Amino acid sequence: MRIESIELHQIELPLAHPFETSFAREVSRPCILVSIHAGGLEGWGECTAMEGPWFSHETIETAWHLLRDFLGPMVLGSEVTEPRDLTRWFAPVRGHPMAQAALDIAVWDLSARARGRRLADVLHEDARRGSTDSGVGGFAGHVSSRVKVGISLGIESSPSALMDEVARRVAEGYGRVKLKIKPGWDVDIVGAVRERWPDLPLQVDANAAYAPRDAATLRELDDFDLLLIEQPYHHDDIVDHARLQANLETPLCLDESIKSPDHARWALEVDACRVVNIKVGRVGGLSAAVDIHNLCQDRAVPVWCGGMLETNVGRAANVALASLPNFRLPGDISASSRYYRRDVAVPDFELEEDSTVRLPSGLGLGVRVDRERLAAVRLRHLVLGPD
Ligand code: OSB
Ligand code: MG
Repeated sequence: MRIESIELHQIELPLAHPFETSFAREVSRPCILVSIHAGGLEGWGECTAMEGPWFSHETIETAWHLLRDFLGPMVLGSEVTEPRDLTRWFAPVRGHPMAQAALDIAVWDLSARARGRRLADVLHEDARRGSTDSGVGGFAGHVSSRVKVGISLGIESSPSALMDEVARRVAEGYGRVKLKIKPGWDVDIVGAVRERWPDLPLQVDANAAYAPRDAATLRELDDFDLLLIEQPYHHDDIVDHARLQANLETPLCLDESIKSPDHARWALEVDACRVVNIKVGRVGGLSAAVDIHNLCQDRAVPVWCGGMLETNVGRAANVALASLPNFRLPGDISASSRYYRRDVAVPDFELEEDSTVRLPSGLGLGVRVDRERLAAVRLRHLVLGPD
């Protein structure tokens, strides 16, 4: 497949419900979508960089710059044999994983479509090829048609507003809830939620809002039977997390700190976490995400799929990835309507009764960008083509 042209689309969608973390409050989601064209086929990818450098160093503007001036030109006009070619071409690029991931996802989508396959099926094939586990560990069977999901709930204006939000989402059918925490919004609210929902699978995410001096507070969370505590310390740290894990019963899970398959290996080697959150954007694409999945599977460490308030394009990539066998905990992959009243791609993902979402049946990502909707929400558009 020779990549004949690449389009960058910057869009902005209003969020159905404001989302507040320890680092920012979002009321709308600006995002970059990428489409690539080859032989009459189209592939789509999503860049999860946010407006400001609060989750990671990347921003919409840095990602646009990388895509336009470096990554796009490396792919444009090139012959792609398989999606992993991009990993080799991008190897000299230091950082900017979310910009890289947008093109990586688009190439995976395009190559699955060209082969008449669903993305989930080609990811399984790729994962099985890279795995040392030849059977019983999970690759023996067929690709399951649903993935387990939960919901990530932001910080609210008051504890009672949060309790109402948990009640509403549990009633909608979410079987696992993640609460965002920060100093001052932690032990009391987690305790209150646990008291009212004694059996609810519950986990928390600090987005790096704590430091080792707060270890005693974090240890208090051991009382609430949490599935995991996500990224309490510094966004680049592994060592302090390892020290904390040694004195904590609840499994730690790293998000921000795991920037590549090497970071996952480093973290596991020192027992800095016992669960890994895999985000396609944060690790630079689906190829790296599959590699982390396999590394963790080989070491019997469960993984789950994180989210970044994606549109249906990024959500479709997450759903396909989360169908791999070592995604043993529910993902932050809620129904489309939880994020946006009207997405740019169809069909929407719906929550099923058993707190799952279905893998779409269409080829590639299995979603189609609605060109009319895209034009209506697009703020910037650039075509990289043959000069
Ligand atoms: O840390 O998991 C996170 C959203 C934006 C940035 C970081 C995070 C999140 C979420 C939302 O928790 C997950 C979702 O997309 O539902
Ligand atoms: Mg997180």
